[in-house]
Amino acid sequence: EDPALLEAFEARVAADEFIEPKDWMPEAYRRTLTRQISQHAHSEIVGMLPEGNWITRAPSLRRKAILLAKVQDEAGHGLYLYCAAETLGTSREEMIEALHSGKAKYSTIFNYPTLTWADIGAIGWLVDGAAIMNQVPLQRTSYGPYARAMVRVCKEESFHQRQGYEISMQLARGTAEQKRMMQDAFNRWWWPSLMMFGPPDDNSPNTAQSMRWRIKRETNDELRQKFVDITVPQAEFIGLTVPDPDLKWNEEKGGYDFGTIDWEEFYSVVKGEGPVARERITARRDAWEKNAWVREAAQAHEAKKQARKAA
Ligand code: FAQ
Repeated sequence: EDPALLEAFEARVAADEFIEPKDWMPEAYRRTLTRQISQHAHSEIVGMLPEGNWITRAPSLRRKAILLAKVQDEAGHGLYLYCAAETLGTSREEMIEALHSGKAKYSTIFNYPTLTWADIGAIGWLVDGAAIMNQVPLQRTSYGPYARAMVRVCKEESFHQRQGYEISMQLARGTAEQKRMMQDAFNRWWWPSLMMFGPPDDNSPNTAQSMRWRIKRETNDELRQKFVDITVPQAEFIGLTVPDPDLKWNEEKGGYDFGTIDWEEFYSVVKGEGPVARERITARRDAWEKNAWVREAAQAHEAKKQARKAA
C-alpha cells in the first residue's frame, strides 16, 4: 500500500471526515468494516426470530400490532446494513451464504430462547437498550454509509426500547404472577445483554485498531459500563431486582461496580453453542430455501420487463 495514500487516509479519519465507498482505503479497514457491518446485519435478521416467536401469541391486538411493526423494523435495519456492507465490495449473496453455512458471526444474544411474554418486554428494554448504547456512537463512525444507516436505525431502536420498558413496567406492576414472570425474564436476559458489548477491552483483538480508525468511537467496556449505569435505576424504578449480588454504586467512579461476566458462556455462544443456535440457523436456511420461488418470480418479472423495453 502506498504510504502517501495511507497517510492522507489517516489524516482524513483524524479530521473526522467520512470515508465514502469510492475513496481509497487500506484493505484492512475495508475488511474489518465488512466484518463488523455484515455481522451487524446478520444480527438484525436473526434478531427477528426470538420476537417473531411471540407475534401470534401477543396478549392483545395493540401489543400484536406494535410487535409486528418492531420486527419489521429489524428486517429494514438488516437490509440497510447489507446495502452498506455491499458498498465495500462483498455481495449480499456471499454474506448470506456465510451466515447460512455457520461461518459468519451474529450477536450472541439471539441464541437465547423467548420462554414467556415477559421476554418480549425484556428484549425491548435490555437488548434494544444495549443496541442503542452501542449504535448511537456509530452514527459518527468513520465510514459514511454505515454512519448514515445508524441515524435512522437509532431512532427506531429508541421506540423499540420504550415499548419494551413499557411492557416490563406493566408486568412488574401487575399481579404477583405477572411480576414473578417479569423478574424471571429479567434474570435470564440481564447477563446475556451485558455480553452483547463483546469481550473486555484487554481481550478484544479488534478494539485498538478500530478505535484508531474511528470505526468504533467507544470501547466495549466503556459502553457496557454506561449501559449498567442507565439500566440499574430503570430496574429499581419498576421494582425489579438486578440478578447480581456484587452490584454496588461506586461513588468515586460515579458508576456501578458489577459482578464478573461468565466469559466461558460468552465464548461458547460465540462458537455457535448457544441454547437455540441450531434452531436459529435452521429457521434462516428454511426461510431462504422455501422462499426461493419469490426471488425467482421477481427475477423473471424483471427479465420480462427488460425484454419489453428492448422490443
Ligand atoms: N456476539 O475484538 P472484538 C441488534 C466477536 S444489536 C457475537 O471486541 P469488535 C438490534 C467479534 O465479532 C446486535 N460475537 O470485536 C436488535 C470478534 O470476532 P471476529 C448487533 C461477538 O468487532 C435488537 C470477536 O468476538 N449489534 O441486532 C460479540 O471490535 C433487538 C472479538 O471481539 C452490532 O453488531 C457478540 N456479542 O467488537 C435486533 C453492533 N462480541 O469478527 C433485534 C456493531 C464480540 O474477529 C432485536 N458491532 N464478538 O471473528 C460492534 O459494535 C462490534 O462489532 C462489537 C464487537 C462491539 C459487537
